[in-house]
Amino acid sequence: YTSDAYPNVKRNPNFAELSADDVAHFKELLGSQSAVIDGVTTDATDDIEPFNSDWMRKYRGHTRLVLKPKDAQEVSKVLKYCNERKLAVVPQGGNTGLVGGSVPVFDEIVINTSRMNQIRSFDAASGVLVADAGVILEVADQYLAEREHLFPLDLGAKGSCHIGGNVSTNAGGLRLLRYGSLHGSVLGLEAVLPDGTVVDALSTLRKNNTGYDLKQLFIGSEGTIGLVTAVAIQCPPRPKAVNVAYFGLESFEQVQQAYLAAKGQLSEILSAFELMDGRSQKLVIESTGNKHPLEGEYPFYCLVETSGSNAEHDMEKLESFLENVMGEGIVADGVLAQDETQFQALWRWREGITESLSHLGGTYKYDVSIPLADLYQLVEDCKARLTEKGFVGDDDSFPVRAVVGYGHMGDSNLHLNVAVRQYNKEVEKAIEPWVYEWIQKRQGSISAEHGLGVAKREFIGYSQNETMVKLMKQLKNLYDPNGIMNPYKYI
Ligand code: FAD
Ligand code: 2HG
Ligand code: ZN
Repeated sequence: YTSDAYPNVKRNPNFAELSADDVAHFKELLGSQSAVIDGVTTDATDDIEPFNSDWMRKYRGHTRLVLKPKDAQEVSKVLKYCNERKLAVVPQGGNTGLVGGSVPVFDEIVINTSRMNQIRSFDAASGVLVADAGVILEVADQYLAEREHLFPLDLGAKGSCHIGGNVSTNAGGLRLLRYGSLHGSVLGLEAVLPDGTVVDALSTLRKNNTGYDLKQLFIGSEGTIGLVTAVAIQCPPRPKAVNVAYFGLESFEQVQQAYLAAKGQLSEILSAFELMDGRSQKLVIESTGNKHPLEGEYPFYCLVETSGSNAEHDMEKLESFLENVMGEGIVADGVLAQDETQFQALWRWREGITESLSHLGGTYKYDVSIPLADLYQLVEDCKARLTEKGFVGDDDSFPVRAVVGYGHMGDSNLHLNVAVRQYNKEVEKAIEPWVYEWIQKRQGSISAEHGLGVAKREFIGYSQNETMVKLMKQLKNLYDPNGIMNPYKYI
């Protein structure tokens, strides 16, 4: 059978169907409180629906079993059994992924990491944290805050996403500009392969050139070759002084000038440079009712954050940066946070966009890397195309409610979001594959940080050549010969 959400995808008949005996086996293995069951045996437990549908409510699977192992040994037993029985599985962390990768397509068993939630160790001298995959990002960061350190990744979903999920998607987030990618900060990890092998690559060393760096394969592979059970990560000292400025600009040309000025003038204390267009900020006003921090309206807004060790010195630098860019007519108006409350409030104008969009209905999301000069042109071109096709207009009869652009300017990473009243195949066909062709022409990436999951499974060829895709398939077959790990997704 095919799944309603994925009309072109057929269930792989080589996979077994879950039986009452399988469920009894798993309950015996993990204890009954570690399983959410629906419809396989008579003892339906908790609500299984949240594990079947994704954050955007766009993708929905039909699992009847969710397992919550508590450590790598339990994961190993579960996967070994699934591999022998050819039962397909989906690793799942906080289920905040935005490409439909964390939910089943058909009846795959969900292996959820929420019970693997212990911090194993922290060494203040090296700054290395070792923690289970199911630790929530914000919990890890709080733990580090108490020890004057910082998790080198921050993103809007921090209250729900798991660090194992972050590593598996190679999440980028709001401060990649400063702290780099997880490919650099993850020093080691522990993972379980489908045949039950526990890969102990939990090195805490900063330097380790002893052959292939195999842990890198798990970073960003979206649960397709194994399940990550623990992570060792390099954490920087928590900056003593953090400041933020929020400003309005009249053109994208000026946004680029402001970015160059911020890099030049704020240099080592610059920790984020984020872009929001006017439409995205209007959506935040509409959904939160909050008063906008600037009086006038601008087509573009930027948020600049500095992190350093001397509040006075940093504030002085940030003030003089703002004076300069305003004096030169690059920035039209701006504010600086004066206290922690204002700091949080200004960040919410950026972090709250995804949430605000989610109230409008459905959202088509394109998370792209393109050279900086062209970054915003994609939003303009997309809007023009959808308008020309008659999808954008002022009243409720038009399917598109908003075309917005925002993102991590400092990483050349744009989020183009097209909000629709409800998911609409005609609108989707007008955007795809046009958007991917647009990106390919500029040698960009069709997924800068969210991954491919099921949403972009057809489109990998726009960013990877045939040789690369072939090598990926060979690796997949080596690690997962029965193909039970997160099937129907990008590989
Ligand atoms: P899930 O959604 O549960 O899973 C994501 C993928 O990883 C799936 O393919 C799943 O199978 C796999 N997976 C999960 N855990 C494991 C594991 N232990 N082992 C192997 N595979 C696993 N992303 C960014 O990059 N930058 C952002 O700024 C950002 N902001 C966001 C803001 C909001 C409001 C939301 C809702 C999402 C945002 N995201 C962002 C996307 C998402 O939060 C991240 O991709 C996050 O890293 C996913 O973590 P998770 O635990 O929720 O993983
Ligand atoms: C962000 O940067 C996230 O806010 C989410 O990556 C982007 O919702 C999106 O498209
Ligand atoms: Zn992002």
